[in-house]
Amino acid sequence: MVGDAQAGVTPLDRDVAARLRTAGKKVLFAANKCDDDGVRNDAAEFSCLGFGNPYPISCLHRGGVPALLDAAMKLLPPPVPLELTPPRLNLAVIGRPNVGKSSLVNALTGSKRVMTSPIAGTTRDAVDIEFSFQFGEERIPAMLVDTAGLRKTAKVDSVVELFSVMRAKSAIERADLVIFVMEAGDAGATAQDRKIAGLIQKAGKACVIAANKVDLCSGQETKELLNEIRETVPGLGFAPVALISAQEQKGLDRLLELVGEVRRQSEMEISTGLLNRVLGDAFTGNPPPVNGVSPLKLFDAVTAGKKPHRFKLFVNRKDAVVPHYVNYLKNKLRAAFDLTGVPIELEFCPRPKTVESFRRTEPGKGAGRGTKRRNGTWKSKPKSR
Ligand SMILES: Nc1nc2c(ncn2[C@@H]2O[C@H](COP(=O)(O)OP(=O)(O)OP(=O)(O)O)[C@@H](O)[C@H]2O)c(=O)[nH]1
Ligand SMILES: [Mg+2]
Repeated sequence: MVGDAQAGVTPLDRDVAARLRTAGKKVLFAANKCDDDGVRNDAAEFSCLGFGNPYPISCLHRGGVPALLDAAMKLLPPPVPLELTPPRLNLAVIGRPNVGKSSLVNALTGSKRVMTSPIAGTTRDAVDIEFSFQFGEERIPAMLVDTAGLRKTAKVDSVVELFSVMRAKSAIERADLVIFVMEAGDAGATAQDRKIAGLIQKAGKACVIAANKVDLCSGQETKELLNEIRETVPGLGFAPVALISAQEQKGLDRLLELVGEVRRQSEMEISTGLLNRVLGDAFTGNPPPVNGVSPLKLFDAVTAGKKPHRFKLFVNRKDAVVPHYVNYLKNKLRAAFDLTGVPIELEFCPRPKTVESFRRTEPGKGAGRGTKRRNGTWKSKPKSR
């Protein structure tokens, strides 16, 4: 609990203290604004609140904070060894106001942890809620982050809302996977939905779309609804869609199944050998368009990171790469490695000049494969007798 040492004990301090005393928590009292010795001595009067001697601090001058932190650390339970803590899946629930994000969080956690209402703008801050779900044999620990609805920036009319928007955007950045909540309906995505989809895509996040309120779409074919969403959300064509009703608790198992599946895909290891085979087949099956004097040639490809999956392609001419061919390659990789729900990034690099420089670029990759010929193909090592 923090008090103002310059103001002394106020009736409101006594109210707060009374609540804390019945909360069953350990409490330390920090008397702030102890900028000089005089105030520091007066701070002792806060001991009447029942939390022992107050810790005099001055946030302005950064005084007394280490002693307060030391005392707080002593009250904390011993840290759990890191290896025993399974990595938690960070799930951000994002969408425009009133689509049912908080209702979904409550439905998934089986609680009424967050407030829901028909009034748009009910959630004002990002709220983290721990939960876990079953995926096959595995129990996946996760953190659900309910966020404030994202309105058009032009309509953001208060500092509080501006802050909410910033917190929701940072929730996307921190997320391992975004659950993008939309309203299912024959209108498909709204302009604001498309904007939010753009944010998720730009952040390079894995995504599952939850099309909520299907209970209101009576009589409409599931297939039609799915198509409507598919066609009206650009850039997230890779994200699987679950039709749900948070209110009636429908489709939630399917949603979690998709989340588990996309998580598996985003953590999948892709072997360099297989990657080169798939890309090689893609180049042979549909040669790149000739853009300029010579066609695009692929010499080698390596994996360059996960979340999102990034691949480095060594080519003869970066300027010969055209967007529709990049999309074609992405689709081939997506199909070959079953990568739905996760974004893919391709980086085209000029071919390293020598085998040594290639090895320097990707330590451990390419070694032991023999010598690279001038045309970029590999000459295998002579077999030892
Ligand atoms: N019919 C129907 N209504 C729903 C469903 N899910 C949520 N709602 C209603 O939609 C309204 C908004 O729900 P919230 O969960 O507060 O929506 P939100 O996206 O968190 O809204 P903000 O926090 O304001 O951004 C409430 O009146 C809910 O009862 C659903 O599956 N079907
Ligand atoms: Mg909400």
